[in-house]
Amino acid sequence: MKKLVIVIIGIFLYTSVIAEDGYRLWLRYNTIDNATLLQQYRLQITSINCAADNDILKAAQQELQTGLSGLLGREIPAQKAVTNGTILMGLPTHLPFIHQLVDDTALARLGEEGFIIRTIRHEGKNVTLITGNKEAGILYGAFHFLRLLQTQQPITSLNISSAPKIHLRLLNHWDNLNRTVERGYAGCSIWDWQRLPGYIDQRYLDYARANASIGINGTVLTNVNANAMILTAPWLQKVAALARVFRPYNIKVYLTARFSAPVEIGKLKTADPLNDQVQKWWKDKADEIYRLIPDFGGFLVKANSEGQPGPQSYQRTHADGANMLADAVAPHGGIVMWRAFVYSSESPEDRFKQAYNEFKPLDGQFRKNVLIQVKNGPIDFQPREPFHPLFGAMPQTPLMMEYQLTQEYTGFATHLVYLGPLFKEILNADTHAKSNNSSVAQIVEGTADNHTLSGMAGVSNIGSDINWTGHPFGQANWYTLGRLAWDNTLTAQQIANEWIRQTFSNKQAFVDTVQKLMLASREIMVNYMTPLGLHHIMGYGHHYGPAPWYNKAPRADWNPVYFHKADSIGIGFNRTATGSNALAQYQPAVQQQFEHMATCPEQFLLWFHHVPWNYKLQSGKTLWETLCIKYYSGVDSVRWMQRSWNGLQRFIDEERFKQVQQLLAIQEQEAVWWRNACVLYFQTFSNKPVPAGYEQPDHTLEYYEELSFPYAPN
Ligand code: BDP
Repeated sequence: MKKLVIVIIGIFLYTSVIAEDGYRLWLRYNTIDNATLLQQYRLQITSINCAADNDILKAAQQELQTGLSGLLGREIPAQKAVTNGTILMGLPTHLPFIHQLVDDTALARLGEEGFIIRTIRHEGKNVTLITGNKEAGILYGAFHFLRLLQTQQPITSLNISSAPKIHLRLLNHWDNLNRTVERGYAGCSIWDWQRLPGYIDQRYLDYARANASIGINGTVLTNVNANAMILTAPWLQKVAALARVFRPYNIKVYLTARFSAPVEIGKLKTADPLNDQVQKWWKDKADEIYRLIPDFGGFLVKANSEGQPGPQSYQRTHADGANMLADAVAPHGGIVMWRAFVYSSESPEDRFKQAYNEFKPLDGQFRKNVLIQVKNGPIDFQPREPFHPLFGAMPQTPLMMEYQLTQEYTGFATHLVYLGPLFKEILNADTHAKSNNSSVAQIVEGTADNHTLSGMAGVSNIGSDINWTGHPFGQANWYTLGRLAWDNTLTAQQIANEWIRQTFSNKQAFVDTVQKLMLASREIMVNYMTPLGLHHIMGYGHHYGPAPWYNKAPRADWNPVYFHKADSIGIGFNRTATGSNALAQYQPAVQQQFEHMATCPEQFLLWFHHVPWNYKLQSGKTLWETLCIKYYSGVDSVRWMQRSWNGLQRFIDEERFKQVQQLLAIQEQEAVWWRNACVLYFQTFSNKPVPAGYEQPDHTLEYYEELSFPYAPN
């Protein structure tokens, strides 16, 4: 009895000291709550043997020790001896017997970052081997092994071989040097520039651990709207300090390069990429950076876009600009990621078409160490976009995928929106650029066109909030980026499932409900914000909430009215041959899917067609009726999400339960706001009533139009 009381007090103390504030992300390592399984694991895992003769291996060993000790509720020692239950980690050079066990081609397939996890008999003992060609592989293997335990998988006879499908798996921070974050909704930048390089915040280490655990191997520290100061000597020291923290986790740092830096900080008169002095300035700058950071990754560049300087200011092309920077970093093994997010204020051309028009003709003109970084869709990270027409259109150039994790257009850090289905929808799309092997995934992996360089980036949703991402479920989007960049054949469901188990609970009823909610959440958000292919109808500047009426932006293609084109006849952007003909940028087979109003999938309808209000969709309902149904069902579904969440209280901690509950309540209010504002506004064109039986908007259109949010984050 006494013992029982002590145990109960112990459990109470344990659970009350570890505040579930979300800081630990998916690396919580709480003791396995399934007694039978815990018992089995404890027999199968007794010690770690790692030839930790370098920093990456030391990190792998350390992480495994921390993780296993937590999960198994007892210290798992690192030792030299091999006993039953040893986790044996090492390269084939450390453990030559691996060459007998695994043939050379299988090892070669792992590349530099892949790993093997195998249950084997070694020196007469049952051990689990974690190996790879390079230390990084072992690090990723260690995290994978921990994931198996965290998600309560069997580990009795493992035979896993895994290598990343994509080379560069990066976060892009839109962080400014004053610690504001452009489009950031989770506090300030985690980079405490003021106190760097002297002060190393524990967060940097935990950031690296979290990224390594999902295979992210690079981070662009600074905003694409770049500040040249980051390239000056004192700031590079700060960057070097971060690079030192990240290096043992196989993470490289990258910086954004402001194209006009030679003028702004180099005292040159020009930044013309063909000018000798400019070229020399960048070469010298690259040399300086690599002296401090020998494994510096390279540059990410936004040029001649939304007011950023670039080569076109000197009548040069994007290729001239990218190649100049590429030549500067090439001797050091660096790369340049040149963004395709360009559209000109002078051009009257449909904004959808502009990136393709500028970049396609440059295919074949870029240096070998240049990747073109393309947003998933042609406009700008909208709730739903068709895939960007550049995918499949530049076979001679590696194209990187750019997704947005920060929820600029998908409800900020307030709405529960799992972006896995959005990411997968794009990756699965077939560009038809070839008769086979031409899905967006295959283009991005480089397998379609035999590129050795490949990349996938996510615009970070990380900030100084205690739980990193503001919304506890924002963590899932960060997690998903890493997992998908490693293996894009994983489904959104598989990734959600493993994230839920690690982040919250393995209890089946909880996992099932939350998984359902997450998988539905993206479509629900589309329904209450931009159904049927509407896009870019949010508030001006800060992008908060709906403003389909807005038409006062300094350029046409920043105005919602430019995108929805509602009038007395109908709504939507005609991008067929009778309109802007953006469709012609796709292969014929893709054009066919979209070109006829009658056969265009409903979710893309208003992306490509101006559809009459009375037009009957495949369902037999008119466009107006369908629009209303979608907006109303979006709100109803948020209420369903609330109800589902409310039923889960008993499974998880109070802190996160309440946090999500409150955020869902705001999400419901904002969904109603989107619905009412949009339906009332579009009604002024359709002249049709909201179908009978629906709750009627409780405010007037004028009320919504007059709302203003001067301090909304942007
Ligand atoms: C838009 C953002 C803007 C970014 C831009 C970009 O509103 O803040 O600078 O994208 O990607 O979505 O360059």
